[in-house]
Amino acid sequence: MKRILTYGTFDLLHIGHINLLKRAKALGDYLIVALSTDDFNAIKGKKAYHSYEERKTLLESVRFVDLVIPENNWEQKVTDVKKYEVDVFVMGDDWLGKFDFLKEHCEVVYLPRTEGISTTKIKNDLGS
Ligand code: C2G
Repeated sequence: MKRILTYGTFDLLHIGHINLLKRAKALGDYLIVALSTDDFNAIKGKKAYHSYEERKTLLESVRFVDLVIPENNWEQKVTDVKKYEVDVFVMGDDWLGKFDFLKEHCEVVYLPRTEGISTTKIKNDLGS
């Protein structure tokens, strides 16, 4: 069983997120998503439209996702990789290189972002 792990806020779930999750799952058999809590989003300087519970329910409804766990801080990734026996850590390439320290514990894969879509763009286009 090849286990994949990725992190994010996944607010206003959109095609860019789904493309990431689909490609991440295709790298193995079991996809874990560490979802940024509302408190951690504040640390990241993000204010999500949907609460953690709503974002978690949405992700759990995506057929590529097998487990959603909380992301509470920047420091938990090595612990998570070990705890969940992760084989591959995946992030969009806006994070290229930022998590290479995980290479001593698992494979690290950065996937091309989906162009033309983002939570920020959605908010701006809707004029909020
Ligand atoms: N993503 C993508 N294409 C987009 C938008 C997002 O591939 N058009 C990817 C991002 O690269 C990321 C994932 O979707 O891998 C989730 O995006 P965000 O919710 O914006 O994640 P972020 O806030 O960058 O959180 O510890 C890591 C952080 O929690 C990452």
